[in-house]
Parts: sequence; C-alpha cells; structure tokens
Amino acid sequence: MRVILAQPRGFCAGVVRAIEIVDRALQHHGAPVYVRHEIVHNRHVVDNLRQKGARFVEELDEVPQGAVAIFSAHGVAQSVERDAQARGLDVLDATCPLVTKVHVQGRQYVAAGRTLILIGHAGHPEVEGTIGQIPGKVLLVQSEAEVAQLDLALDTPLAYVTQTTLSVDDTRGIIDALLRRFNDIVGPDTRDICYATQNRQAAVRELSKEVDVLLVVGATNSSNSNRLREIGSESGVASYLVADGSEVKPEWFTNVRAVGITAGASAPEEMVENVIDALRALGPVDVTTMAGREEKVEFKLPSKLMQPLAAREV
Ligand code: 0CG
Ligand code: SF4
Repeated sequence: MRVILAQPRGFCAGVVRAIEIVDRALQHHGAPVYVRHEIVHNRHVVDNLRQKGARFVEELDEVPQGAVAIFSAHGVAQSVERDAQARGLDVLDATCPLVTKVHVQGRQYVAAGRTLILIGHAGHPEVEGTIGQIPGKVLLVQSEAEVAQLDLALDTPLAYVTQTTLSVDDTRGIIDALLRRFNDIVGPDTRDICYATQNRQAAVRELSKEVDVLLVVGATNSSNSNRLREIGSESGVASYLVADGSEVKPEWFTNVRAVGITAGASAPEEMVENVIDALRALGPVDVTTMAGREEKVEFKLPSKLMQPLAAREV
C-alpha cells in the first residue's frame, strides 16, 4: 500500500506555543499548575502534560486561590479573566495570538458602532471566548440558512468576524450570503481563518486527488481536524478521523492502493507515526510525503516565561 503524508500537517505555531507555556510553567513554578480546558484538543497532549504535573479543569472555581492558572489556546471570555483576577490567580495566557487578533478586531468593529456577527460553531470554547471578549450582543451564525433568519433591518451597520478553524469553503458561502442580504456590512473575508487551518485544508484537497482513503489524525472535539475529514469526504474519498493507530480498522483498506494521512493542528507527529505503524501491521507500506507549503510561523512566549530559570531563583 502507498501511504502519502500531507504537507503541511500537525502542530501549528499556536499549539507549539501553548504546550511550551505549560511546560515552562511547570519548570518555573513546579507542579501543580492548573490549565483551564484542554490546552489543545488532544488527549495525548493533555495526558502527557498531566503526567508532568499539570491539572486540567473546566472552570476556575476548581483552582485553589493564588495558584498558577493557564488559559487554553482557544481563548477565554473577559468574565473568566475577571474571575481569575478576583481569585488572585497567577495567570498565564496561552490563547493563540491569532485568536486574540479576532477578539481585538471584533471590539474595534463594535467601537465603530457596528453590530457584530460571529461566524462559528455554537458551544466551541473559542466561540464562547470570542463572544465573551466583545462588549454587547454578538450574533452567532453557523450556516447560510441562519443568515436568512437574522432578525435585523437590512441597513443595520454590521460587521462579522469568524472562528479561526472553520472550513474556508463553508465560510465563503456564509459571507457571500451576508453580503447579498445586508447593505452595510464589513469584515475580513475569510482571513480570520488562520494560516494553519487554511494550509492544512489546501493540502488535504490536493492529497484527496491521489488517494483512495484519507486518515485524519486528531480528536473528535478538534474543530480544525473535523474540517479536514469533511474535505476528504466532500472530495469523494472515504475519510476517517482517528486519535491514534488503535482506532485504525483493517476493513477500511480492502482493495485500497493509496492512503493519505494528515493531522490536525493539535495532533502530535508521534500519533501520525503510530497510525503508520498500525498500517504496517496490515502489510508492507511505502511512505512518501507530498510536496507542500513550508510554514515558518512562530509565536513569542509570554514575557513572564522568557526569563532563564536560574535568574528567577536568585
Ligand atoms: O480546532 P480547534 O479550535 O477545536 O482546536 P485544537 O485544539 O484542535 O487545535 C488548535 C488550537 C487551539
Ligand atoms: Fe492558532 Fe490557528 Fe493553531 Fe488555532 S489552529 S492555535 S488559531 S495557529
């Protein structure tokens, strides 16, 4: 069987930074440090950090007064920031800078007197964070159909921002529907969808032309990983989301000559290796990597974590 690895795939700069923040917080402060929500949506990442002494909680009331609390890469509402301050927590913010950028942009639109629409998926922590970072009411739109249901005068001054991990194609459709319906609406087009999401989707679209089956390594609660699987399916390729090799099913590969593998932005490369090992257990495989875009994005760590350990201990 041929195995073709997508390029780019796996960790993005925001995920690398978020994991590094937890690692360094453990080195600087010692265990435990508390992380609000999964630092990124991947059980293997979370388990690994838990073993090193991180404790994962869903809400800050589970964090003892004065402890170190880290916000996940998906961002938090301002009410969470206020709550952390009120509890005297030592906060490290691992919100991806590209999510923060959307928060800032949303606030600017509201300050300019526009009613804000957020294109995104209800219940996702990034969406909850973004809604809670913007003063006043934010209208959530999840589909083209929901554009028609917006109860707004057609000349209302509007603006939109989007979740960072959406399908570029679906978002394009929603934005077009908004532009068709409303007369005074501005927004970033699909540019709020982050570089990593866009590049992984473009790579999978290409890869889908070459393969009979697509495996996406990632978690079921990972928005960007789910979007990659959908693109495979929409391209007519049988596509499966797997956390690791243990979820790979032999019956998926009957009469299959080429398998594509990609990984969501929160999925470690070790899990890609683990999936390849599971395929090797079924028979000989020839692994190659597609030609693809190189990514050079890197984000700075919070300044609190930049000082060398020795200097802090003096
Ligand atoms: O793709 P989403 O927003 O669900 O997040 P995940 O943790 O999977 O990946 C990158 C981040 C943050
Ligand atoms: Fe940031 Fe995009 Fe990665 Fe999310 S997927 S952490 S927005 S770079």
